[in-house]
Amino acid sequence: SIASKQYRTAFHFQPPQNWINDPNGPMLYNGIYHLFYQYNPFSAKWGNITWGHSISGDLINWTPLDIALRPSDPFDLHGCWSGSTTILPGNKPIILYTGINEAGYNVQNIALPKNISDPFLLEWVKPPYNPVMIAADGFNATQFRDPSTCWQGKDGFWRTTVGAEDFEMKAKALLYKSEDFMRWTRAERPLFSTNSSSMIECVDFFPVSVKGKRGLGSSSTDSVEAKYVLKMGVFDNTHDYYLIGRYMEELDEFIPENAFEDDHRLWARYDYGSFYASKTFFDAEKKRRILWAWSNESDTISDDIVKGWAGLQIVPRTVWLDDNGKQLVQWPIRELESLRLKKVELKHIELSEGGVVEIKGVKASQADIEMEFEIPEFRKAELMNHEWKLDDAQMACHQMDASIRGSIGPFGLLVLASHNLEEHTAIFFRVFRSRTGDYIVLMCSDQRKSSLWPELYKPAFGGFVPVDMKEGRISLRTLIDHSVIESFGGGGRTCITARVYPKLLLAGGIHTYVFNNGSETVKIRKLQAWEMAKARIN
Ligand code: DQQ
Repeated sequence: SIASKQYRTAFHFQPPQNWINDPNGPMLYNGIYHLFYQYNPFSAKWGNITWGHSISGDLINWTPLDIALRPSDPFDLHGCWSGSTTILPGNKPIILYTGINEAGYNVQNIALPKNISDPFLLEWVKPPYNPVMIAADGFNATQFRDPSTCWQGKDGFWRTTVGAEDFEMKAKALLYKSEDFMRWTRAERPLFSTNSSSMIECVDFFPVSVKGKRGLGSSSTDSVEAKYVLKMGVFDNTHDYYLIGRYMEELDEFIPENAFEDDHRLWARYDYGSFYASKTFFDAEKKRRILWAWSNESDTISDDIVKGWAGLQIVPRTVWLDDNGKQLVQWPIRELESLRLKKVELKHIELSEGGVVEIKGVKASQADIEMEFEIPEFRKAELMNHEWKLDDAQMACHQMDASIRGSIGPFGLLVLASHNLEEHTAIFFRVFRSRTGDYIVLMCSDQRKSSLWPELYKPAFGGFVPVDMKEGRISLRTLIDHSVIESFGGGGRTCITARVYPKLLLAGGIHTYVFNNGSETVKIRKLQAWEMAKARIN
């Protein structure tokens, strides 16, 4: 049945059972990585929200600890919702989280380690001066949450941003300041306002270096030229969007770079699939910024109850600013490669129209595949006959599935596929040419044939991949882990996470294929596929 253990993951973070959602307060503290997460200790559906807690030495293998925060006081009686950690001078970690108070309102609270010399930071105490922020006049007290990691300005004041909704149902990333981390005052002007969503959740705000992949801490970036990323979870459609811009610290203002219309449909997304409530942290040891995110189930709540679990975290990704300065690039953390077992390689294989090659010899439900395609005749790309907006990729993927022949593509992978393709998830590219001579690469992850189980959410996801077609090459990396598939197009410029429950997986006999359904030949320059070991997770 759908309750089969075979849908549990091998290298994606999950608690042993029950419901999880947002990653909370990820940090590296004294050489140990901490991950907290929204957790229902009693059931596989959302509710009774606490902060689950696990620790790791490598971000891949995890040890579960006791629940770190649970409802206990008037200021969090109805739930300990999302929040962040900040490491204060003197190496003191502190949690800032949203409590649902006795009246059902959102308030912001603080929690401190009970014993700072406990290497695992097992117990947290909530000081009696909580809450430290309540919704201001003019704001909806039930839509005010998810304080970000704090940063310190040159004036010594700490700052955090909190998502809020005003009485006109417009979202704001509010800015709060404090000198002592106890008394917080709201800056009159928000860090950012938008008409494009009612509420914004899990706002993340951080600097990225203009050159190279090196990550930056949240406070002061004077020594490096930096831009800033403002990430917002758009409540109206539960997608995470981000803007890149400049942060004027003296004015406490974030100015998005491209003069965007105030329309989230034109904003970039970390991931065009099942991915929400993401949060980054700075790994000061390895000098990188790491992204976590929740990947929701795509089955029904009643299935989840039968399964006894719901939700998982993506494999953490390193995030940096693309050379073009206009978007982020994401790549699974290096440590994931420690799980790579036996490898299968393909080289210089031509795939003409209708060509299919099986990748044999690695466990098809637990694999990491990296490949590079060469497209000798990319100039023969189909002419795009309409103007696509960033947001139209999903619709384009819906219209053109992997069997609809084009010129350059569709080509890519069929994963978690039964041998007659009755079930499969297709991850593929299709290249178009605009009237002005630009190339547009569409990347799709199509789940519509992923399972024979009824009542699943089986969309086709899509994003455009900003690659320079003049080299005639495009890369794809796909992580397959039982019920989750993460794909990285164009070296991590476009990412799509999918949740699938192939019914025939339970009977065995699952395959992986590379295919081309375009009229022009594409070449597999190189393909490496690894079977993955099972990580020790909780
Ligand atoms: N999940 C939390 C909220 C947050 C939402 C509650 C986003 O704090 O806004 O579980 O998924």
